[in-house]
Amino acid sequence: ETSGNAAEETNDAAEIEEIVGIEPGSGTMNIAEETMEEYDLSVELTPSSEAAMLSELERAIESQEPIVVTLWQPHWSFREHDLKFLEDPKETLGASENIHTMVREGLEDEQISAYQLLDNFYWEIEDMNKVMSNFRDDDVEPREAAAEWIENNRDEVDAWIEDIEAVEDETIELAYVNWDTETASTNVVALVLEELGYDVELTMVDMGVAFQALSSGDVDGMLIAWLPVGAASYYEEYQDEIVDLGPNLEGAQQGFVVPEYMDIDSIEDLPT
Ligand code: PBE
Repeated sequence: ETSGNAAEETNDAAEIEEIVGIEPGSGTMNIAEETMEEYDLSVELTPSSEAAMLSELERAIESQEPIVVTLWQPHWSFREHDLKFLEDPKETLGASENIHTMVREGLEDEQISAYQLLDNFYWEIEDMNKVMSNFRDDDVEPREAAAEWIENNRDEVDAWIEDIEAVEDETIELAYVNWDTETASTNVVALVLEELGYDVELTMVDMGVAFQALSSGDVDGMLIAWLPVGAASYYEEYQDEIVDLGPNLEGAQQGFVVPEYMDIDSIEDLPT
């Protein structure tokens, strides 16, 4: 399409019938549902997956069609496409989010070295982006991308494991969800736990299952909870049965995201 034609002067919001979401039961979908209610939106919230949502986004961008997706930062798609967060004056999707590390009760007493590493693990958005873009752009396995980041950030990793005692014949199980952000952090921590001598099992589950498994002690730790808003419903339900070690990354963000070419700027512009 050439610029300035009639099609571009139409109201994109009127054409929006759905918000393309991700996995049901994710923190993202929970807060998206609350947002639909709070803003009284009359569109559908369509469950999907991170990968399927992103292909719909790409398809819409190719044909310059209106689309609204649930998306978050850090995410490589902001590098590949011109996207904008819709303003969220009610902040139902959260303002600034931190990703918390959580462990099972008893881990500190029973497996102190793993506990200490999980407690020490902290990195920046830039670091997570490096691991994610490595497995996204260069098509390397997440584990390999994590190993490369560790190699390039040896001093930082050494600071996490300084004074932690190595172990033998011990197993640690981490739960994670199949999202690039969590795949990146979980693979980095898994490799460092292996350096400490652990056999590490990574278990990919839905977010609700991860909280449940951690609260019952079936898994030892997880690095997936976005707070204060994203995972709040699960956190409120399970907080008395799990140990929150605080943020491993700060300054993340969730929202309803649209391509820059769309003529809306706020969730309040969506059909009600
Ligand atoms: N996410 C990606 C997850 C965490 C990371 C924002 C989709 C969620 O909280 O649902």
